[in-house]
Amino acid sequence: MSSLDNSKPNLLSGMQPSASSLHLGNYLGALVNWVAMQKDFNAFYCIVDLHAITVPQDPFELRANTRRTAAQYIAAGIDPAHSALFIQSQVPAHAQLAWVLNCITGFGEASRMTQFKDKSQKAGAESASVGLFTYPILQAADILLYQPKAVPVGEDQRQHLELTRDLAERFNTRFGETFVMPQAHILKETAKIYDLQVPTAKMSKSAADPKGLINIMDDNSSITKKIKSAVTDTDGVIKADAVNKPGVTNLLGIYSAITGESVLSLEDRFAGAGYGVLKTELAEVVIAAIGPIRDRANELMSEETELDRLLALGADKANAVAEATLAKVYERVGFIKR
Ligand code: ATP
Ligand code: LTN
Repeated sequence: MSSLDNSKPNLLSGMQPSASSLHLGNYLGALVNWVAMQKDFNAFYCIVDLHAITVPQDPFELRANTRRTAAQYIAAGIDPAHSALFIQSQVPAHAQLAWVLNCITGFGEASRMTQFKDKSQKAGAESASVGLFTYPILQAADILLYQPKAVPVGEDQRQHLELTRDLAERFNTRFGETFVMPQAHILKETAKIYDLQVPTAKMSKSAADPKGLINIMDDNSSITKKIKSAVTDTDGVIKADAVNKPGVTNLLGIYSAITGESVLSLEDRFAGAGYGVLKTELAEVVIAAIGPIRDRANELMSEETELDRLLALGADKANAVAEATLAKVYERVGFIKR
């Protein structure tokens, strides 16, 4: 039961359900773009819960965060009737294809993945799981099952996309044309949002100080409080200058990303005003943009049966496509069909 429109190319992307809320960086850097791309692609958006257990997880939290992530995506405009929004563990072909790809990946090749090096160092190299080591190969399976032309990701995922292309090519050469070569779709102009307290670091779930990040699920008064206490500088001039004025530059960048008004025009409009004025107006702009998403996400979370139904619909669409690819792969590698 697939509602694929064959005149459009496929697209796949994924996100980990690793926090109870997405932040403004996830929203402006990824989600806005994913919503826009639904129009031109058959979009598959996967909540990668199998990836989320590569580091220790609390089962209760994982279940809650998976639903919360889905609710925020739908609330922001991912249309589950149009695109396939699904939970990775509900499509068994991901784990099945990952095994086959594990067997054509070199140990040295996998060892070169920088995300593993970073994350395993954090965990302490000896206690990092083998799952964390093979994380990029599962990601390659996520992608290749859907024969996507485009994979919209952040710059940090470029190396994983290259591995995916290498594995696709290797499989195709060894067993015959099976996979479409996926292209990373990395938007240069994708808003890079910085931490409000440390405006030289990217806004991140793993920030040391929660005051530095604005979460989609934050209430209005904490959004206002966080923006008001954002770090700026002492010269009092509202002007973008990433080197000397990273705090003010970030506030202007957020404003511009949300409203579409250019930074230049903002500089003009706020000329002579104090940082307090900019912050007050920015808080209003942010609340107007994400407040309704938060409220809708909360509603969706209170309708758990309906949310699970929408995700099951997505899993049906995804399964139909993924199973067809997996069947081809199984046949090519020499497995007997029962
Ligand atoms: P962490 O905060 O733990 O580093 P993350 O917030 O980067 O994780 P991911 O799940 O790795 O979250 O990323 C989800 C998407 O959000 C990716 O496409 C990523 O490029 C984008 N993204 C994350 N942070 C930012 C940011 N500060 N600015 C712009 N885009 C971002
Ligand atoms: N590793 C990615 C999440 C991810 C993904 C994918 C992205 C898992 N599978 C498939 C694109 C396509 C991340 O950390 N953002």
